[in-house]
Amino acid sequence: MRRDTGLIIALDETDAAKAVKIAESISDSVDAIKVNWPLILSAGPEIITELSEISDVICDFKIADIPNTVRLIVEGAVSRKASGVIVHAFAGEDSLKEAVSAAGKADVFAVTEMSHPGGARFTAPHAEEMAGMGARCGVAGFIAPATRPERIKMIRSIAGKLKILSPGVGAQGGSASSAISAGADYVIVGRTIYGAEDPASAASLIRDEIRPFL
Ligand code: BMP
Repeated sequence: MRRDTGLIIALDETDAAKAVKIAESISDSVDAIKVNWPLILSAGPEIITELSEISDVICDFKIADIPNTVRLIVEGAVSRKASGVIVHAFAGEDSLKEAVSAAGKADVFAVTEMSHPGGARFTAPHAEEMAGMGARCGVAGFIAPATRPERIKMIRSIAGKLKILSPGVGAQGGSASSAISAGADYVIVGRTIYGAEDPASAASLIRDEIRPFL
């Protein structure tokens, strides 16, 4: 995945035609498109392949399952041309290793600590341990919260050169430039871009905000 802008769109728009239009209009400002269940459930999994013609696609399926099921889901994403998949680190070492093996050349990103208030209770206390385990399992990087930049710093100290992707900017209260300054390689931004009247301008505003910190 390239790192020209440090910005990844969370394309949770459920109108498939609108989602594709938004993806096309912001393609210069983003390094990748993250798709999650809202779009997959409304548009069908073929949308992964369609969007992959515009940009790298990361399938945010937050996979948390036994290794065999993990493999089946990761293979389903990668065969549709996903460049990356997101898994929950708490599913454990065997599941993470299976995800990395099933992904082949695609990237596996593991969630260490979730960005919403509820994420502080169960994920945060184990985030360091999960980051260490993820690194040992060969993941490409981690998801860490823009809502708590000090936690990005902590994950960076464990992640070394692995990537950090950080959601929680804008609608959840986090700042894009603070997340990048704290050590994130990319910010993941959804509603602030796809919900804007002019998504292309909203994306280029964030791109300009983080450029000095990349
Ligand atoms: P928004 O910018 O609209 O808040 O969207 C954030 C996106 O990142 C959503 O797709 C959400 O599922 C995802 N996400 C998150 O917000 N926090 C996490 O800890 C992990 C995520 O994947």
